[in-house]
Amino acid sequence: IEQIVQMVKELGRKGLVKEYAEIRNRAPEGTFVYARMRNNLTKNRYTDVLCYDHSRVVLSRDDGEDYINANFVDGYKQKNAYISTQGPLPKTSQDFWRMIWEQHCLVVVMTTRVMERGRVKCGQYWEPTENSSLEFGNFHVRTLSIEINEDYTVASLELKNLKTDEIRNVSHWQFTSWPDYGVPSTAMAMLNFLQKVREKQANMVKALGDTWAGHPRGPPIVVHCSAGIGRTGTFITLDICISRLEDVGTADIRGTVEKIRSQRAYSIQMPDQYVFCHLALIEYAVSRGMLKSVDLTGFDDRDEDSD
Ligand code: PTR
Ligand code: PTR
Repeated sequence: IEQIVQMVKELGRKGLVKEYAEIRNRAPEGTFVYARMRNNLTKNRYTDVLCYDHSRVVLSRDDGEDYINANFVDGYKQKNAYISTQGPLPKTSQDFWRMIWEQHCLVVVMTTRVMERGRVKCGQYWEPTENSSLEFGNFHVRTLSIEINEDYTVASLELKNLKTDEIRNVSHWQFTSWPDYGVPSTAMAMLNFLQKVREKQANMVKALGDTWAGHPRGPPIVVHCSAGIGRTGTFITLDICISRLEDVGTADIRGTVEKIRSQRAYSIQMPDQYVFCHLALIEYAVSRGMLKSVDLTGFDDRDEDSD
């Protein structure tokens, strides 16, 4: 982690932005055949945010078509730790719940609001009020309780498969203070949220007892924003980097972003989000006493000088 601090000091904001541009300029390492099929085109929220074939989540053919704009992404020493996906559309909410059912997911992380600046960013695929419910195809989604915090809202949902009458619990975690076109103003709220999400996943897995024996970290955590690349990629990058930091005391932000991008194309969308990952990781290390306070004077200025 000291190396990261050193690098951040040397590169400054401008150097990191340049590094991000290099990552971004690399050509995609996969095909988008399914995302481009005629029947699937309207299932993509953004025509320019498609999903790779090789890592896509394939829905069962038993209940409809198999395409959803969602990719498996590996975590720290954990294959398929996450599913990165777009904010469901009215047309794809049913597929979204089908994916959660088929993959046995327990926790959903949402890092956008449904409306931002007067524009719809994500469908209302769950009820934001207690004791109400919605139906999507074979699924009934009931909101049991809601807990509103300053930076995030947690909803306990009950997902019922109407074909089998089986019921499962899903925990919905919405981070509400991530401004669109940007990054959170301080990392602490985000880091705190991330910690709580992990604890929830761990507790839910434990509560299911033997179901996840042999896979103690459980099913993938579903992470989405609007397009499922910018804020979603930032969240996953931080989660992976923090896991590694806690395990062996080191971090590789660039490598992590490149790896994520090889599974979910375009992950991390803005230069600021790449910079944020560095600053947040340092803030985390300081808060955990892994580093003494770090002086980043000149981090922002350097950019004007070094041209
Ligand atoms: N996609 C735009 C671009 O870089 O060309 C910018 C952009 C960035 C648009 C973020 C939207 C973004 O996120 P949000 O869904 O919060 O508006
Ligand atoms: N075509 C959209 C744009 O560039 O504005 C695609 C897009 C939208 C990309 C939102 C990223 C976005 O941000 P996020 O992944 O954080 O929702």
